[in-house]
Amino acid sequence: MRLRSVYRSSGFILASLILCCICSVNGDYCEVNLCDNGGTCVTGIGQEPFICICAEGFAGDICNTTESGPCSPSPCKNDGECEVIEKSRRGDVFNGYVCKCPSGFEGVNCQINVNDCTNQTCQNGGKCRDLDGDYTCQCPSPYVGKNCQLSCISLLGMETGGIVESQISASSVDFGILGLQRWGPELARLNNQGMVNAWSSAPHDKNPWIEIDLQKKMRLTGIITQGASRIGTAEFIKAFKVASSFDDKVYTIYRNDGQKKDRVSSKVFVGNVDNESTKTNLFDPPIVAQFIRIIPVVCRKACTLRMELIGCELNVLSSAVGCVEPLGMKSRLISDGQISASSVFRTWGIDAFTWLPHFARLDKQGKTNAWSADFNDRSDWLQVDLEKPKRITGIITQGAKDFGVVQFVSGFKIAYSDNGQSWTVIKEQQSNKTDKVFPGNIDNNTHKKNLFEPPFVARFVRFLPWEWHERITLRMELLGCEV
Ligand SMILES: *[C@@H]1O[C@H](CO)[C@@H](O)[C@H](O)[C@H]1NC(C)=O
Ligand SMILES: *[C@@H]1O[C@H](CO)[C@@H](O)[C@H](O)[C@H]1NC(C)=O
Ligand SMILES: *[C@@H]1O[C@H](CO)[C@@H](O)[C@H](O)[C@H]1NC(C)=O
Ligand SMILES: *[C@@H]1O[C@H](CO)[C@@H](O)[C@H](O)[C@H]1NC(C)=O
Ligand SMILES: *[C@@H]1O[C@H](CO)[C@@H](O)[C@H](O)[C@H]1NC(C)=O
Ligand SMILES: [Ca+2]
Repeated sequence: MRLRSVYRSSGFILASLILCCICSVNGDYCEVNLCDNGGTCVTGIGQEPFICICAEGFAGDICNTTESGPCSPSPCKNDGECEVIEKSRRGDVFNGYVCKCPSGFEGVNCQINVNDCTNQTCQNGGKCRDLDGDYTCQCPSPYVGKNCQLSCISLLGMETGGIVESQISASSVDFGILGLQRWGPELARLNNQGMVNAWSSAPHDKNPWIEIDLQKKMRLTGIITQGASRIGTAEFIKAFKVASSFDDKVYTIYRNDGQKKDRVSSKVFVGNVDNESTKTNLFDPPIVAQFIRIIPVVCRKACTLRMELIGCELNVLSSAVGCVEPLGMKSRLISDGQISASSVFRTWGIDAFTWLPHFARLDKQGKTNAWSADFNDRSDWLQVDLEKPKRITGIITQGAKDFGVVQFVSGFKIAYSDNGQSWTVIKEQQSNKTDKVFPGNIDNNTHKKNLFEPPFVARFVRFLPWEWHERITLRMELLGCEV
């Protein structure tokens, strides 16, 4: 019985289980424990009347033999696969086993996490972070791209008029002393000339703001601000905050270090000092948004502004590098905490055999090496929070085996979201009404790749199982690139 030996190493956890209270839908415990040496007896799995989950160091149908051999227990670290080898193959340096290491690991026991940063691939001052078989560059603004090779420094059109009047709005407008001069938001253009050449908020407005609708998601790396003068007096914004939105409803204030946590104070940008000179502030990290709002905090005489936005289109990168990089399930750029699910299955209700959401990493090895859903119905989902919007162009999916039982998702839908609350399900391209069902896996191991056409930009992605074999079970990788 090959199956039985795989239960061995978690057996020590099982020894302490109180059997009666944790029976699950998949298996029941034997009335009389037929297993030796602290093994756990389970019924209702496959054809056998019962099977034994053996304690550490024991093997055999009823755990009555001591397990031994070079791969028992496995000396391979980091999901390396242990294989027993013949003596003749290794000559003098006979170990009796070889570890087949996953990419990014080396050494006899796969114990070495290769430093994927040694070749200094990050350009323009980007900081390299080592991952499992991959690396990531933390780029200083305005550089972007896998290796910080691109600079995102286009002027977005306040000065040139590329951003039109109807895209600019404000909390209020100052109509001047006689109500004849309209200091409207459409005038807030860098280097605008004339008697009335800037936006100015109404004197009574206690919470002024001016907002630009970029009409689609864009990346913003900076802002240039400028004051103006009215009847020989300089008016300008000395300090301001910035907020951004995807939908003109929910606004996120830009915080120090770009963090979104509430306890981090909102960033106050230093603005102008006179009526004419310009001040450039960088957003580091950049802001990805459709709506950008400038909120004056301290004004001289009046909150009067001319401005320009610095940034670039989101698709600059996708066309530059193909945009099909793994986004970090396998490499662990996506941390455990960023992966969640509707429900989680435990084989025989045993905690040690929990199929956690963050096990859903492509090519993960081990006894429980995937996410598996407990409800096992179409309400289940697996969610990845990428922490910032990314362009997502595809997905690779893979099934797994639960103690010999092959299980996989054979059809699925994909939903995405900017805020984790309102979701868009990918539709069939021909009709805007039908959800697209992507073809999934057909076995326990093969990679199945689907591309999203068109790709989408989002922070949250949800995998929605639609059809499956045995249980909903998934390992996966998202493909895409930075926006
Ligand atoms: C283990 O149990 C099996 C079945 O009862 C028996 O055939 C076998 O001889 C036992 N092995 C040892 C080492 O006791
Ligand atoms: C670094 O570059 C060398 C030579 O191009 C290559 O052999 C090696 O695998 C690279 N190392 C990493 C960690 O990518
Ligand atoms: C505005 O700026 C220009 C150029 O710096 C300067 O000559 C002028 O005196 C300023 N006007 C006011 C009202 O401050
Ligand atoms: C689907 O919606 C898009 C955008 O709203 C539109 O351009 C396209 O014509 C629609 N296609 C169909 C078949 O309705
Ligand atoms: C599961 O996948 C492995 C690797 O591709 C394959 O060797 C094995 O036969 C598969 N197992 C089953 C039960 O299909
Ligand atoms: Ca590494």
